[in-house]
Amino acid sequence: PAPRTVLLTGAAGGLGTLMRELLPGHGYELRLLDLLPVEGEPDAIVADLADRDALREAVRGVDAIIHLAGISLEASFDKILAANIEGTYNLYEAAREEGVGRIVFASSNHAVGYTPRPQGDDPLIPIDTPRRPDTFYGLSKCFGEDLAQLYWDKHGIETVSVRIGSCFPEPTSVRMLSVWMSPADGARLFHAALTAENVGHTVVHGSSANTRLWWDLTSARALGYEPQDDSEPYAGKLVAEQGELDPGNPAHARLGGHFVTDPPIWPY
Ligand code: NAI
Ligand code: 15L
Repeated sequence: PAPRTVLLTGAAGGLGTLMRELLPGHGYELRLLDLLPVEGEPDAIVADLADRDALREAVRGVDAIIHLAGISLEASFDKILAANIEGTYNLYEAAREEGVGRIVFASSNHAVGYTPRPQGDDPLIPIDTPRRPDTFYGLSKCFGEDLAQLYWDKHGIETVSVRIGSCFPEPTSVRMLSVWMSPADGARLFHAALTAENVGHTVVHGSSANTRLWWDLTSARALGYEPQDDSEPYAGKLVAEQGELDPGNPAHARLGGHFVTDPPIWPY
């Protein structure tokens, strides 16, 4: 049967807030978890991904998990290690112990951020492009994807790892015109990832059907995802304000954008 009760981790965050609004429309009952209280949701579980007992209780009885919680930008290695690496491990262990069979993992374009972005007639970036994390943050998403593969191969827990581009109400940069995932398409993709059969561990790109798309959506569409949106209506205004991307600018040359060129965050 299709999953109905879903634990949404990271429910207080930007994407979590959008998905709290949209996923019930696809028929889900959400259980919410975050390190921070979730505004207007007194029943939300307030817990750190470091708290294994709390995670075990949180996943008990749900049909599936959408795992958004964690640090969503570059940070020191220690912080990434605790929240994204150990935290994701703790969540998968809780799922294994409680018999939850399906997880949707919020991976990121930054797992492959050093990949040159297509220019001119270049082909779209394929889903099996080699890992090229652009930050410790991106590296933690590579870990999450590999953890998902391990838990499928060893324990039979299925995951769809969604390499999300940029999921915000509107694109706010010229780069985002290429990687934008509208919130409505995000909900469609998560719904497909929760309901498609026999996914094992599947990695997909997460974006709308943008005119300026940089990557291939075939594996996402194979789950039944049919994107409805395109960032192009926002292009005129953004290009007028910011200009077209400059291939000579290193922050414009690769998928990860400024994550590639931002100074590293020290100390380790
Ligand atoms: P966000 O930073 O707004 O939300 C993350 C949430 O996780 C926050 O509410 C935070 O309190 C919670 N959190 C952080 N550490 C935690 C811990 N140790 N225990 C429990 N909760 C913790 O980020 P956003 O934009 O909502 O992203 C959600 C997920 O999607 C993240 O995993 C991010 O890496 C991923 N993602 C998001 C993209 C986007 O365009 N919004 C793009 C690519 C990936
Ligand atoms: C991400 O992984 C971040 O979580 C999000 O805040 C955006 O920066 C996004 O990537 C992006 O690349 O635009």
